[in-house]
Amino acid sequence: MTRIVVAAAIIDEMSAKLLLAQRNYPPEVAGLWELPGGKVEDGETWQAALEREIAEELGMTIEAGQQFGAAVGLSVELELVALRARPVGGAPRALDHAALRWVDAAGLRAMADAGELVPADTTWLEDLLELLA
Ligand code: 9L3
Ligand code: MG
Repeated sequence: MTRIVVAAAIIDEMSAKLLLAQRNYPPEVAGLWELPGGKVEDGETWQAALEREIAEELGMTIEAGQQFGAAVGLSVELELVALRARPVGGAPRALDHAALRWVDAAGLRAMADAGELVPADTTWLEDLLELLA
């Protein structure tokens, strides 16, 4: 059985900025920046899982929407999918991450060029730039 990991593109429409989170673990990706999220539990929809993970990790409320971009195989048992998300309550806090950052399209591209994104998430770079345009 493949487990799904959901990741949130949390975009503030007013500023056209995306929320990135800097991972603390595992060592291979510690210090790199990701779309925050986590594993879907049995019986959970992708959207409900993402809303739960973001509440746990960032202490904020989001409304999770549709999938965008391609799914990424992480391992034989894990597949990563990205969902659009809208912030609906609370300011994000790094409860599980090293730091948080809101980036615009130029900032996102600069971080990608500098190799600062988690490799799996770079799959979505062009899709994210489009969402931020
Ligand atoms: N992962 C990769 N990119 C992401 C997320 C949220 C997760 N945007 C990978 C890192 C871990 C695995 O998925 O190997 C499980 O994620 P988590 O539950 O540790 O966040
Ligand atoms: Mg996580």
